[in-house]
Amino acid sequence: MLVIFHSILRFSHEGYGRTTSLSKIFKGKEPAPLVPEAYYFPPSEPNATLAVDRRANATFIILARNTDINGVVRSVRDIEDRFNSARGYPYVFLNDEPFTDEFKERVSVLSGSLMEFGEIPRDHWYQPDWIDEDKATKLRQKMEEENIIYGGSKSYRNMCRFNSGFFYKHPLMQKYRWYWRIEPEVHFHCDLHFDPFLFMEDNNKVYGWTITMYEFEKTIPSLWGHVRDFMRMHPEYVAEENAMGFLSHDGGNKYNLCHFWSNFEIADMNFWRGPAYTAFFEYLDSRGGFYYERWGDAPVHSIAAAIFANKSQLHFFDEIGYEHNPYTHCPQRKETWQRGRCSCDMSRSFDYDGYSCMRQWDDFMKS
Ligand SMILES: Nc1nc2c(ncn2[C@@H]2O[C@H](COP(=O)(O)OP(=O)(O)OP(=O)(O)O)[C@@H](O)[C@H]2O)c(=O)[nH]1
Ligand SMILES: *[C@@H]1O[C@H](CO)[C@@H](O)[C@H](O)[C@H]1NC(C)=O
Ligand SMILES: *[C@@H]1O[C@H](CO)[C@@H](O)[C@H](O)[C@H]1NC(C)=O
Ligand SMILES: *[C@@H]1O[C@H](CO)[C@@H](O)[C@H](O)[C@H]1NC(C)=O
Ligand SMILES: [Mg+2]
Repeated sequence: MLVIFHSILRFSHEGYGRTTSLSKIFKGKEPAPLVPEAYYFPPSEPNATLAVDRRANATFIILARNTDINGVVRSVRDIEDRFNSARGYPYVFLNDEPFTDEFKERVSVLSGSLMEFGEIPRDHWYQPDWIDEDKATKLRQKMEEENIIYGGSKSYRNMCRFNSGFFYKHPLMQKYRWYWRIEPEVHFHCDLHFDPFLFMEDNNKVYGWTITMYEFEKTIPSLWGHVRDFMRMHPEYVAEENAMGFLSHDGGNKYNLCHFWSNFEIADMNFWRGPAYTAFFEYLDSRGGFYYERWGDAPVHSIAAAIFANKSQLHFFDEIGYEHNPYTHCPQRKETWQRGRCSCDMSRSFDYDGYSCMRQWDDFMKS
């Protein structure tokens, strides 16, 4: 699987094969800030933790097909063992079809937490009627011929648009503010003895991530132009201390393709539900690029978080060892890795791989 994916990337992204061989040459950077001791549990002394007896208004969210069951079981088992059996956060599972009884039964047995299973409303999932299907078909065929990953897939586009602008509108999600997105077949490599939701809430964070990388330019040829148009139309939404410097090296003229890998996200849904992102998503959606191109939810979320939030509201979680084939983030400090009893190999962390955007992040945060 990894080999196949790696070779798909190799063929679909000319820079990929060339840049990965440059990995490890950027060692020795200052590691990112850690979550303060006060958020760890159990407390090292009475009242030492801010997390005891407090829970955030938060849920896990897992979008999956019935056929993803085995991967979903593995992901839930991992997060329960490494974090949630001690915290008890609920889960919301969403699907564009009804979940089978077998799916629900096999998942429910894994945790004592509340688990809810929802179906996605049709108009949150399928291609809208105003998309010109003949044009979309031709463009999909063209992307497929160019070997662009998922370039020919309609369902992948539904998924990207849903994750961009709809998951936080689902009725089962309304009662929550914070979410942690989990995909089938991911791995959590370290014990997490702190509560990332409470840390984010107390510190005014909006978006938490573990891996950042370049997007395939051919999936988003017109996206940046629309982002710039939107910013010109709505300067009132652009945060004063935004992170444009992470997305662009020339003040916003050209997009450097850096984005957060959104298969992992811990974020504040009130940010997506707010006026800036609502207007932004509606504007982008009206341009048709989720279907005529193949815009991913990763660049859409990342660009929005970097523009409409202040840079201090974006948080890199070095402590969270995380793997989604073919990449892994492993904590970069020995003490963190030992404390988390991590099962990942520190020397294989993606952070300073040539295809990673961590260097841009470090440089930007230092500036
Ligand atoms: N219900 C449903 N879920 C989907 C569909 N397509 C993708 N998903 C889910 O959407 C998420 C992202 O899809 P993936 O196929 O993992 O896409 P990806 O992470 O870009 O690519 P991979 O490298 O193949 O993992 C996963 O949680 C999938 O289970 C679909 O058609 N229906
Ligand atoms: C811990 O904090 C609570 C609430 O502030 C207080 O009532 C209690 O006495 C404290 N316990 C200790 C051991 O300091
Ligand atoms: C949790 O957050 C949602 C969305 O902001 C809100 O509607 C709900 O009332 C909150 N619940 C609690 C218990 O604070
Ligand atoms: C960003 O920071 C500025 C001041 O530093 C503040 O006025 C503004 O409200 C912040 N924006 C957001 C989105 O929190
Ligand atoms: Mg995936």
